[in-house]
Amino acid sequence: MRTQVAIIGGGPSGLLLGQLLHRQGIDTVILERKTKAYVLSRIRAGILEVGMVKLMREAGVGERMDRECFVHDGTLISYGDDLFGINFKEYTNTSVVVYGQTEVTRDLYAAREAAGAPIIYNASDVAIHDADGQTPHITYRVDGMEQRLDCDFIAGCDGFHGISRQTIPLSVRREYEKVYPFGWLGILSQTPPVNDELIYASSERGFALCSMRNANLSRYYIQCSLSDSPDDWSDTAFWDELRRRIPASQAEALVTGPSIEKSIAPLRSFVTEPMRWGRLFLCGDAAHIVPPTGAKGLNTAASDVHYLYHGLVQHYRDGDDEGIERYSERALARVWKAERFSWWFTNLMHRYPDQSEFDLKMQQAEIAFLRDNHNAQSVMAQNYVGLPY
Ligand code: RFL
Ligand code: PHB
Repeated sequence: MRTQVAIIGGGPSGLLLGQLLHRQGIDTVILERKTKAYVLSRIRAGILEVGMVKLMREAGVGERMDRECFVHDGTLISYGDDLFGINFKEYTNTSVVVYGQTEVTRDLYAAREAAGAPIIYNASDVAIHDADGQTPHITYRVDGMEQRLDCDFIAGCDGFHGISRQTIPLSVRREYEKVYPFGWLGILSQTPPVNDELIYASSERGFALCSMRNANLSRYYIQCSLSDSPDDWSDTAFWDELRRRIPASQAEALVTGPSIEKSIAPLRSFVTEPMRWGRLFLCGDAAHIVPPTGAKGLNTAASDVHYLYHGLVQHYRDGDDEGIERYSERALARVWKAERFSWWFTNLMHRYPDQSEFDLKMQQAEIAFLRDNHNAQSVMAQNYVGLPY
């Protein structure tokens, strides 16, 4: 089999890139290790920046999102019982939207299927060959049979645990990493959200986040120990702990119910450089990870897709390689800023096991500064809604 752009990974990065290229008449084949049902069962991102929203529309998959999403003009932040808002609209004249990654992925699968563009599920042993030469190809297995896919370019959209990044030789690849000493325990419940806006809550007992998917579907997280397992946390224990970490006014309003999903995510900051090796381009979580505080993961994947999409269109339409030559440099410039924001917001809001009294005072002073200072709020708002690309 032959295609123009082989895409490894059928998560949001791979699907979005595939759909954008398809609309420009560029052929793609997506190789996905799992099944569609598996990919759709992962509960992940909830907040989309305006750049991602625009890309969804450009990919022709914005209709349901525009109809069903919830526009958020700001967010709430709390420290103990002290609750204050940051108004994105006031500082940036723009907003973010609540529309779950599951829905994004569902819409992208539907569009790909409607277009009849190929996606190969259960592709195992995917291996990249000759990415640094003129004629790259990929080998993989389906139902035990080895297959070969020849292509012009390879987009490595296979997430943090994929093989694309590992294909870049260690002599070329440099990785930067910070692992945080805690995780997030998240639950999904069919209950109305405690507040119309998200609440990022810092407290003596650790961080908590009140988020949502729709008017009757809430997503809550609490900072937990890395040694915890979801089974250690009954629903009652989770709700009790959440109530203790959010302002009393919110705890009183909290509606609880049975969890329909419960999982723990470790927190990590990670960047690999460069994001291009010959004809292989890394996109999204394959190249970088952020801690979820600030909702930058999927949104940073989207800016990579934007740069790669434009680079590939420039190549095929204009015969100009400037966009693909500069892909890594352009993508990384924005990636590092998203990394900085996520790292800053994580440090500001969480309790660290080895935190001194002094460190705690610094956090308190910085949260108070954010509460009281318009310039600090403006900086936060600009980063939260997403830096331009
Ligand atoms: P994905 O979603 O991991 O998809 C990669 C796909 O590649 C497949 N794959 C392979 N396929 C073929 N061969 C191989 N060898 C393969 N290895 C892997 C996998 O099966 C998978 O289908 O990466 P992608 O597409 O780059 O998308 C990235 C996002 O999923 C991620 O950044 C976000 O979910 C992060 N994130 C959030 N991002 C936001 O922008 N806003 C949020 O509100 C937000 N909340 C979150 C999050 C991530 C979380 N967790 C669990 C890490 C909340 C949480 C709790
Ligand atoms: C979510 O709704 O899953 C979510 C929202 C905001 C974040 C992280 C996760 O910062």
